[in-house]
Amino acid sequence: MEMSKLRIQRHLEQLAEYTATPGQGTTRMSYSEQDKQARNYLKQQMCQLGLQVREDAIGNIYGRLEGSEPNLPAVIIGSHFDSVPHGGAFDGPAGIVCGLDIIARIREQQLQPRYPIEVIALVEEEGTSFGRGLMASSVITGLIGTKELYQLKDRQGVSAAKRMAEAGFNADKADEAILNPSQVKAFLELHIEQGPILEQVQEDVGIVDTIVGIAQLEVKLNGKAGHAGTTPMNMRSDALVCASHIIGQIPAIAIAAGDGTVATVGRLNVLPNGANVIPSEVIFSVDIRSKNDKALRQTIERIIDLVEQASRQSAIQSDVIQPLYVPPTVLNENIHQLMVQHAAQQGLQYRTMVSGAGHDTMIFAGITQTGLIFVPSRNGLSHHPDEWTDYEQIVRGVDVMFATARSLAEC
Ligand code: HGY
Ligand code: MN
Ligand code: MN
Repeated sequence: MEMSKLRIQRHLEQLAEYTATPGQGTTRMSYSEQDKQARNYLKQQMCQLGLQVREDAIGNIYGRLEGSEPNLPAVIIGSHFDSVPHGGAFDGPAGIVCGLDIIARIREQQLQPRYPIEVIALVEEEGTSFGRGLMASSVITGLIGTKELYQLKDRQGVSAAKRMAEAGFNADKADEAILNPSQVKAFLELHIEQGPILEQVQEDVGIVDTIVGIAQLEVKLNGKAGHAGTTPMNMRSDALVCASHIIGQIPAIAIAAGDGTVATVGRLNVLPNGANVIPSEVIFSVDIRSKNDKALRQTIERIIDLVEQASRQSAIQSDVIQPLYVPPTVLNENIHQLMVQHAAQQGLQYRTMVSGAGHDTMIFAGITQTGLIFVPSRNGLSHHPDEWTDYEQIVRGVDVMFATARSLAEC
C-alpha cells in the first residue's frame, strides 16, 4: 500500500513539527500551543476525509464517518496526541494516523460501513501535565469528572480545568463528554510496542491480550529549611535526605513483589532548591506497574508504609496521594481472535503480547470491547527523541486494523 505509507509518513512528520523542543524530541503538552497546532492539523485532515468533526468539552477530537445505519454503535479507532517531555514522534500519533488511513482506504475503495466509524484523538494520556495518566479517556468513560479536573494541578499549580478553559474547553461540562456505552461497539488502538520484543524476534505485529495494572503515587515530604553552613547535622529536618532514603529502597520492594513488577521515580521537585539551603519540601512521583494485581497492591502498600516509617524517624511530615490506579486489564477475546485471523490471512508474523505500557485501551475496556495492536520499536526505545518505527511496519499494523475494523463495522 504505497499510498498508505506516504500518507502515514506525511501525517507523522507533520505532527512531529508541533513540539516545544524542536530537534530534541516531541514535547506536546495538553492545551499548549503545540497541542493547538496538532489539533488544527488533525481537524483539517478529518475534514478533508469528509468526516463530521467535533471536539468534546475537554478537548478530545472526533471524526465520524456515518454508517448506513447511523443509530448503530460506533467503532472507535484512535489514540492520544499529547507526549512526555522530549518524547518520540510515534507514541500516540501512530494510532490516530492509523484511524485516518483506515478512513482514506474506505474512501479509496468506495466502501460504506453499516456501523459508524469514529476516529478519536485523545488528550492527556501521558499525565505529564497534571500528574494523572489516562485522564481524558477516564473522563469520557465516566471514571473521573469535573471535580477531579479542578483538583488536578500542573507544576505552576494551575488546575486542568483552568488550562482547559484557557484553551476554549469547559471542565464544567465534562459530564456531557461521557460516552454512552450503548453507542460504542468497540475501541481499537494501534500503538508502537515501546519495547524490544517484536524487533528481537523479527515479527510484524503484536496482538495484546493483557495490559499491566498501573498505579501512580505522589509523595510529599515536608521538613524545615535552614542555612546549609550554620545548622548542625543533628538539628536538621532535611526533606531530601528523607526522600533519598525512601527512593533508594523502592526498587527492592518492586523486585520482591515478583511477576515483573516495576516501580519508577521519574519526577522529583526539591524546594526551595538552593545549593546552600536545607531542602524544606520534596515532591516525587512513583509509577508502579504489574500484570499481577495482588503484587501491584502489595507494592503500593509497602511503599506507603516505607514513607510513613521513614518520615516518622526523621521528624518529617509526609503525605501520599494516589491519583491513578487501574488494575491489570484483559482485552476482548473475540477482537483478539479477529486480529489474529486477519494477521494470519495477511501472511504476517505475529504474537500475543502483554503490554508493559499503559494505554487508553485499558480505560475503554471498562465500557466496550477493545483491541490493541503493537508495531515494532527500533531498539525497543520510546519516551525518547530517537523513538522510531519504519513506516512500512506501521502500514502492516494498519492493514490488520483495517481488516478488523471492516469486520466490526461490516463494510
Ligand atoms: O506510561 C505509559 O505507559 C504510557 O506511555 N502512557
Ligand atoms: Mn507514552
Ligand atoms: Mn502512548
